[in-house]
Amino acid sequence: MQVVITLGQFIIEKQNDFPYAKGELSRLLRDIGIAAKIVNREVNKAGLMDILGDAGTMNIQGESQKKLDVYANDQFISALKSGGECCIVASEENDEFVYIDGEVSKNAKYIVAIDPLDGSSNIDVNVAVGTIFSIYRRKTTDGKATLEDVLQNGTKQVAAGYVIYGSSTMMVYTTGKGVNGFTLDPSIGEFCLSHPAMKIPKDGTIYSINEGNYVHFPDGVKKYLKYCQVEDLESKRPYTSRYIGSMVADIHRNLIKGGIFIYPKTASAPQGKLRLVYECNPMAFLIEQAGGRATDGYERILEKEVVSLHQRSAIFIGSENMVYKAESLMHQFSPQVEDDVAETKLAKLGVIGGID
Ligand code: AHM
Ligand code: MG
Repeated sequence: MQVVITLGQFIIEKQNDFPYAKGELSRLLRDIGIAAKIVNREVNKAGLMDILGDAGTMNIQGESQKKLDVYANDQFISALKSGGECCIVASEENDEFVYIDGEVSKNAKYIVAIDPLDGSSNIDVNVAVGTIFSIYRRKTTDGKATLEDVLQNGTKQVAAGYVIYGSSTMMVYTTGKGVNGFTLDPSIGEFCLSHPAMKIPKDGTIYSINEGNYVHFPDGVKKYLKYCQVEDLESKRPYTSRYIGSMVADIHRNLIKGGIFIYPKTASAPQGKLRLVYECNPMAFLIEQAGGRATDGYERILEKEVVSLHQRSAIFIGSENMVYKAESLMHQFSPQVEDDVAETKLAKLGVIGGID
């Protein structure tokens, strides 16, 4: 009989690998897994229920929220509150971070950053969406945790991962010792280890980018796209273009098959569209742990200074050699201009947010 390892068993088995092995991080991951199952149930019902449509509120980026975004946000925050291992939840859906206080969390040492339902414009067309999470240890030692505890560079993450609500539901995560993937078996309601020790191929043949924005791309990106489209048998070009518009789904596919995902700066999103804290850092940690690479075209994502909660960043992420190639064309055709460097310096000084 085939032995099935559930997410819960796996987390406990690996507990001693964690830097601070007291069981808290294990419980936190388990809480995220439970909330994900509840959100999965609702995502699967989305076509059946009157849960679609705008909830009528706007998030900080001025985008309308779908009802399921709000539901997923509430669900994850409530699971993390009752779990007692986390003192702050920063969510892409909330303008400010949420303190978790009360008796159960008074000694909590972890900070969770979460994008509860990424790619939510895809819900009402039955296309894969996801949850992205990132876990840090708080830096301050006494009193209430502060913004300083949240604004940590990506290198400080102790765990990160995503849940993909797709043709099957999977949770994929890392605690800094490789990447493992678990598929939800609906008949037993458990995530089961299905993709142990995931590795992204060093080279790939898929590129994922919203090519509709081509006219607004930096020259380096335009050159890279042309490179992808030119015929060259040895490097298996032309490559294949695949873009779902759901970061989790696009990166999950590229992780398994090999590929690059790019969301560059554009004229309408001069800082990039995706959020450093909720989307870029967790995905960069995970992809690096799988043997891939993630940069903003010039700098490693994980080393970027985090100056504000909703900061945005360009991202080039995926198979190592593909990202190296795109970066080299960025350096050659879109060298970082003085304005960018000055802007980064001002952002670091807190003079400008480097966001929206
Ligand atoms: P969201 O957090 O509002 O859902 O936006 C993030 C999503 C990503 O999942 C996806 O990669 C990107 O936005 C798609 O953007 P675009 O429609 O501009 O291509
Ligand atoms: Mg998002």
